[in-house]
Amino acid sequence: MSQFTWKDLIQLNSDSKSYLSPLSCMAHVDVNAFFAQAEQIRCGYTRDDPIVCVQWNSIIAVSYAARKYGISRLDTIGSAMEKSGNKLIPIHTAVFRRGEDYWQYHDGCGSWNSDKSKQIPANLYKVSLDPYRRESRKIFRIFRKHSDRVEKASVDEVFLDLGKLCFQRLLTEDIISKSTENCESLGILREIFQQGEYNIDSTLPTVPEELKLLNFVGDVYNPENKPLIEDWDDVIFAIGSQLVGEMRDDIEDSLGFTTSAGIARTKYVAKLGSNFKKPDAQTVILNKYVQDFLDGESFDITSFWTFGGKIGNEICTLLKTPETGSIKFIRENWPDGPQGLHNYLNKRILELSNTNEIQTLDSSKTEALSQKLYDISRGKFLLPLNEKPIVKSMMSNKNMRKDSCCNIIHAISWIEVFSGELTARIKELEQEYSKLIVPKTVVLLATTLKKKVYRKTGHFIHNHSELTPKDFIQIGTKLMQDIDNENYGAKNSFFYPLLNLSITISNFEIFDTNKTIVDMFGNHAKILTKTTNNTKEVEGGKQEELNLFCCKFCNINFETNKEFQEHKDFHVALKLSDAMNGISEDSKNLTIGERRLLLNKKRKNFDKTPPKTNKKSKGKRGSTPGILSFFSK
Ligand code: DCP
Ligand code: CA
Repeated sequence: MSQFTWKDLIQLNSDSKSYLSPLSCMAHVDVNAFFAQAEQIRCGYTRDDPIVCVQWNSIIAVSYAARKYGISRLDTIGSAMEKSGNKLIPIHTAVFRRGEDYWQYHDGCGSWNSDKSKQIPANLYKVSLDPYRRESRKIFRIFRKHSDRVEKASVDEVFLDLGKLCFQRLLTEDIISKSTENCESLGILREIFQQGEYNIDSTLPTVPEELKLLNFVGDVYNPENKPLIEDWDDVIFAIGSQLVGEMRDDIEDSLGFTTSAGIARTKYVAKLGSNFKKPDAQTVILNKYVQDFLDGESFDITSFWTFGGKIGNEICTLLKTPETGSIKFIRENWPDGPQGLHNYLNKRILELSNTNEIQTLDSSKTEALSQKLYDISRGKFLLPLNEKPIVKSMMSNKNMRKDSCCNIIHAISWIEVFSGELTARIKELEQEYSKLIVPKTVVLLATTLKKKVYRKTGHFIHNHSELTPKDFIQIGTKLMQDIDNENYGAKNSFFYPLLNLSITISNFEIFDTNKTIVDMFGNHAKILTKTTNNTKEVEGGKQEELNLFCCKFCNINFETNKEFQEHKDFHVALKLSDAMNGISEDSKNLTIGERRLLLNKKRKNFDKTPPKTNKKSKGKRGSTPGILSFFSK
């Protein structure tokens, strides 16, 4: 006889309730040594090459091949090089250069070179993590192809609620196992389900013998080598392990990344599972072995992801947990429900109220906490997938070094960098959620060497069809000019050099992409495109025809798509010609980035000698109206 009912099984098929079913099945998947793997794949190295991903002098990701030398994130490049007998392959992240709104790689360059020309000076560059976010999006898209129940937990981690997929595979699809090809009992179960001939509260039939031979993908945690499949939760986990295996194979085949996964009833245990064996591994924690897993594998209450920091330490202090075995200690000392834990936590908070040992927790938090601790110590803390996280703000920031930001020209050059980064990130978000996102508030923060923070807020009036870096450059420059005028311009000679400069955008308005810009902005909108609507809203609210087949290089309108495509082919031919014969100032088919990269002589000297502001004609020191013209693209 099964311990589960038809209701438990059918609940798996519900997006909102599957996680509550005793048959629920969650997975956590984490990319191995993510940034290092991204660089390994980009540069064409193999998994056996000891790659580390570097930011200035720090190592931010260590490939598993490099870990064999005992290298960790705590090593400096110098110590890591030594440990590997100089076999290490360091690869620096992509970087923005001051004054440029696009990032680039400078492969082979970095602080480990003694040759100065092969270094990347931190005073002139800013790290870009955009390449990793791009890979992250590609990985996420593959998960989404397989399942709509996926939560992006970080740049390289997802949670999956596998309930619905397991349910569907069990009751309607082929199950991958030679042994179940002719599983009659499964056929009978499906028949009962399809005919609706079951009582929702009655127990499920016993698991048929053929299904007990179902294949698991990965390692099943089974310390005492007991039979794996006994009841329907084990069957669901076997199917879940196959599903996760297929997704991980797809990611590896399509993009080259290896991952580690954990499969369990809850998100918390699945996350411990994905960390259990790395790299390129998968661990299944069956319900019947979950307590063995928690107790036997040197996990502690602080191993759970929300208890890692101060809160975890305070819990240990309050509950007087032993050095090891804190999970078992909590489970065994408070066996009868969360109320006992709740009372004890409150009593201890009172006892310690005159010390400074407890700073984060107070009695308003203990009721929810005791329930969580009670459940977590039994591997039964049920959490649903997070709804799409609403991004509330976004920051682009530079910690300045030495002469990074000595005047307003430098400051605006960094604002160009921030603008490129913020625009790209907004576009990423738009793609991810298929929405149009318009930030309404822009805050510029300038911190001086004396740690004094100057702040200016602007309201972003978005009047273009598509956000471009120039939109942010304009408002950022205006805010910077205001701060500069009020300080440096007002004879605050300690204002420069700055220690830090940042732009934060917030107060996002989010619109469906199937709405036009006029729908979104009403008659205040100036231009409308991006949607299929081919009209343009000009200032004053009047509509005009907008030619969608317009070449932005030549500024020519074409009547039909066919003519426009032919014209674009002409540009491709020109690009080829440029590639063979070299480019020139009048090459029409260069993007802004390419033009600046290949032709701009002014910028070559820019970092060394920033143009001086014309003090006489501007009147006040540092007052530089029209400064944008310097940056005209
Ligand atoms: N990261 C970082 N600085 C940190 C931690 C992480 O820049 N202090 C970046 C680099 C990592 C990525 O985030 O590659 C993902 O972080 P993880 O903690 O998942 O670590 P890895 O993926 O590198 O390794 P693992 O295989 O242990 O998950
Ligand atoms: Ca990882």
